[in-house]
Amino acid sequence: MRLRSIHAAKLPMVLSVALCLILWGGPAWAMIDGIPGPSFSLTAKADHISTPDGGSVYFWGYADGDGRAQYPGPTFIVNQGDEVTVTLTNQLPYGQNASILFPGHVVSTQGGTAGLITDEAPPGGTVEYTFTATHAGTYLYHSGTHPELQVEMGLLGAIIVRPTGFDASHPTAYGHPDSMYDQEYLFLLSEMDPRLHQLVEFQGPAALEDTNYLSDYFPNYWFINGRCAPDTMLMPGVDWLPTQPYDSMPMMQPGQRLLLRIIGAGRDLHPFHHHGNHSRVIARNGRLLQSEAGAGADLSYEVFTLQSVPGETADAIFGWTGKGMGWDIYGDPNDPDYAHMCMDMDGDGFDDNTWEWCADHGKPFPVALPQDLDLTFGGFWSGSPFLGRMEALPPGEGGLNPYGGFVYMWHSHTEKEMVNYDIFPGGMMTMLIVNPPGAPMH
Ligand SMILES: [Cu+2]
Repeated sequence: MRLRSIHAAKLPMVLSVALCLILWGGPAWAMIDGIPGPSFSLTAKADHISTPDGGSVYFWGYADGDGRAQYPGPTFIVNQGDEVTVTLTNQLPYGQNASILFPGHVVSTQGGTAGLITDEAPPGGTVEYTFTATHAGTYLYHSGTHPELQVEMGLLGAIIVRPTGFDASHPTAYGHPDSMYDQEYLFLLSEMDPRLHQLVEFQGPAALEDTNYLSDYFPNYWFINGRCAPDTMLMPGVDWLPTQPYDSMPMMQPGQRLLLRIIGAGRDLHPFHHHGNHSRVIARNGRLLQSEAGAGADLSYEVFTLQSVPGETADAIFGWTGKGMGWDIYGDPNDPDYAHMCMDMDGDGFDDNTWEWCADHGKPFPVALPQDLDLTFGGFWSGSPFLGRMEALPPGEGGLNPYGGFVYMWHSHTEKEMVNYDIFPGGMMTMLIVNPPGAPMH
């Protein structure tokens, strides 16, 4: 099924009586956090990140200017055709050189000293990298100095290149209509072996020479955008995670197209599983898998789990509508509180406003819900199985789903990666919330 963009959808012809959409209003587009280019100034330095089991891990990260190191480094947001300049200052400890690689780009360097893979900033020194962002897409940047150590330590980040002619009110990832989206989210996937970080913190990298830790790699923390679940679902920039500013809390509304920008930033494969629907992989490594119409084969493909490969990026479009549930997602029409119609004036089978699948209109919820006393609750339960509905909950229950959305776990399907140092649930996991039409995007 190919979804229309909400922008292309015919807009409200008939008021749907069921939902008080107008009251919610608010911006309908979530943008990826990052810093605009084309000039960036980074500093490589040491700091600590926090994990939800109460731990903290020593790491090396790229800081924006002279700010604190962050994990991942600042997300660069640039435009196709920009000449991007990145000045790197090295404040790493233990006499380490520092550098950056920009896979997918042709880079020239200035200053610094020659390293094995690229020019590097010596301790206390700087180096400058320049490249032209020739192609739109999703990219990774990371250390090119002892990457087996420095990437593990946290020296990595993301680059988003907006396509030529990018229009924020009708965004596309690649300029091509198949890359249109309503919401976009970054999923930078990585992992850490905390034993290695501890050794480096207290004894320096030389201590690793006496151990097998680089070859006996055994990660215990798994991250999306530098946070382990449930911290992935906190707001961005919370002040108690000063070195982990980026969240991962995808939200969308029925009928919208959600763009996943997935980056394999660590050294392991991660089967990233998105419950709720399949997605269509439209690009890999910043290259669209679809040619201009009629100009070549469409190599995009549908997946229910997106295999994220180390060092690679993938862009996928995820859609969700009310179709295929087999019951009326907006409620029981016999219940006067839930009375609503399914208004399909354009003949696509969906309600023109709510994306209810009209063939399922009026079909009852298929099971009898248990009584509250027979339930345990999750914070995302709104008290109702129906989209956009809130019902009474026992005191202290609920609260994470204020618009009565449908909530789907998105996670690594290597299920040991859904822990924080063996404590479940955690790690490489977050939740997608499909909110009812018109709900705010936060
Ligand atoms: Cu699952």
